[in-house]
Amino acid sequence: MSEGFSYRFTHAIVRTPGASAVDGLRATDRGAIDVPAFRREHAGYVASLERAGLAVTFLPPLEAYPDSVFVEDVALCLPEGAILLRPGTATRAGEVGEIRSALAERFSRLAAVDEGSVDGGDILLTDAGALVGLSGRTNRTGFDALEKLLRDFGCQAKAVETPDDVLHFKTDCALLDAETILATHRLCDAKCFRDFRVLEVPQGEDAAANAIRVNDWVLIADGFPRTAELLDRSGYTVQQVPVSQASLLDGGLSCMSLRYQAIR
Ligand code: CIR
Repeated sequence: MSEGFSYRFTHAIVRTPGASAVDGLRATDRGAIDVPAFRREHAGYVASLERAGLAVTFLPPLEAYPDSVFVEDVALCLPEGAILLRPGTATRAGEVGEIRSALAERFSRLAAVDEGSVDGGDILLTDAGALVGLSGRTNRTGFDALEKLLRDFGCQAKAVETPDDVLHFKTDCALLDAETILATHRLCDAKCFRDFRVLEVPQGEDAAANAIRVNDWVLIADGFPRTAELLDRSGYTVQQVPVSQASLLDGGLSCMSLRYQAIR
């Protein structure tokens, strides 16, 4: 894998939120989804990706799948190819077939996890390999299947633990560069980060951990001024992006796009 492949991208795929997003999964009901507001925020999110240099493809809304805006959970894109995943919740399983053709058009190698379950939200890609959080959505069988596929792509995978009450591993952490991870307090002592420098999200701003590094920018959810300041002080260029509606559905910045480097 080339240096920086885990945070240097040329393209992204997103899916516009459908009206059925009001029925999306959520651990706690913190209010109804406002679909027009979700679409506005989604457009703002795409503008931030474009500002970071990405060419963005929109897939149409899928009303049969209320959570399908969270495209990250159904596939993993690497420079050499893509891997279709197996979401760990029944209502999302059909989303995989809906993204297959978009990936087949863009990647000459397409593989698929065919056992167990793996959500993309549990996969933290770094230049040194993939850290895969075992969680309520990603199990050991799914990890083993993914690990074999990743090995064929020249990428090592390591299974790590996701804290019990956390949906996905990346709900609580993000890659900032080849050597640095942003993580919540509950995750920042995790042994899996031993080879990284870890920046801890300031107390009370845990939701800011679901950030994304995209080329020269770090995108974080808006409303987390101390995290923005920490990143700024640490030398990163920050864009703050409103994601109030996605967060009502336990989603954030990483989940709403598949980012990749096109090599053909
Ligand atoms: C779900 O529960 O699957 C969605 N409501 C949220 C998925 C968020 N995805 C992510 O963190 N990668």
